[in-house]
Amino acid sequence: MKRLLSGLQPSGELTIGNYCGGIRQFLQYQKEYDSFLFVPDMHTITVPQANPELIRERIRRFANLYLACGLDPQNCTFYIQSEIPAVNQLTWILECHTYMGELSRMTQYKSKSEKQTNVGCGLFTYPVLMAADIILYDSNVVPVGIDQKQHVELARDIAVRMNNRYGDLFVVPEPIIAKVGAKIKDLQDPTKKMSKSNEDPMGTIFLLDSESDIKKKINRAVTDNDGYVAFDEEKKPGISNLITIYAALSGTPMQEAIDHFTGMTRYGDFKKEVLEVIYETLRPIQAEYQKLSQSDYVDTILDQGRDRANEIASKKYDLVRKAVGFGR
Ligand code: AQP
Repeated sequence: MKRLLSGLQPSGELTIGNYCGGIRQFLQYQKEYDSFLFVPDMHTITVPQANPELIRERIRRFANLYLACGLDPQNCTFYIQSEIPAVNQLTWILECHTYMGELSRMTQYKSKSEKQTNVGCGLFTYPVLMAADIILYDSNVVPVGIDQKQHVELARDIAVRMNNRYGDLFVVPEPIIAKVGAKIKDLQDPTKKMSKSNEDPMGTIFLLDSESDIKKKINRAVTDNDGYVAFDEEKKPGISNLITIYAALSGTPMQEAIDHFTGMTRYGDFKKEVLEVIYETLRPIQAEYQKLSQSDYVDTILDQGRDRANEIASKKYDLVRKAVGFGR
């Protein structure tokens, strides 16, 4: 069975953007692949984090949310990145085979480093850690939103380079990008991506937001003064984003969603339909999350996942270590 792998870093609370670009694809593919879904806690400290305790809480919350969204331990191996020592060990070897120029071209590095004064080296080398996350397990496919496509392409390049130099060590992974919802935009500034760590919470809908907060956020979502609904990402980014959210969450084909809304003149009615689809998506997730978070079930799942992931990862690392000439 081919392997699928992805993770969502606990750098903030999970958003409907993360759901549309990441989790939703996992739900779609989990039965087709041997699926690995991890919490990349080590990625979180690439930007300053004020509170280590909050990271720990989020790790647990994310793992519970993966389960609450419907990802099934029968199909998926769940684990926490920092519990797999081989990923660090492999990262060092891969860093020595990655070029400064390649990392300098990463757009996420450029945009995140602009927001900081003292940029940590980890933010620069983080795509190599992500490459190690992926190729350590011989992952065939990596479902991601558009923003992460460049990092998966780098992982491919590194895998190919290592294979050319040392023989067939790694499977070369492919990104899978959702047809709809691969880049959900911020509700307050629909020219930029909705992100966990965006400063203005009004622009972001979190999976655990209350219905009253979601209502406020959708009602205040930026649209335009044209007075009609139409899909045009350049001229009407706010409206187009809301149509995309509706299509992605309801599973309606994009063209059908566009046809459904085009020509509506009352933005309030349009937003009400979008709101309803968000509620319908999040209600069962939140209910399941409440149950799971009151039990220790997630620990059992994470322990099992850690053991399986470590077994595969340490074998692969051993092969790579020998191939590059380490040890006696
Ligand atoms: N707005 C989005 N629309 C669609 N997909 C998205 N993803 C993120 N934002 C959107 C996808 O969710 C997964 C999570 O990736 P990550 O946690 O490694 O980090 P990220 O891409 O940097 O996500 P965020 O939410 O923007 O986090 P911060 O604010 O910490 O940087 C990936 O598949 C991503 O593509």
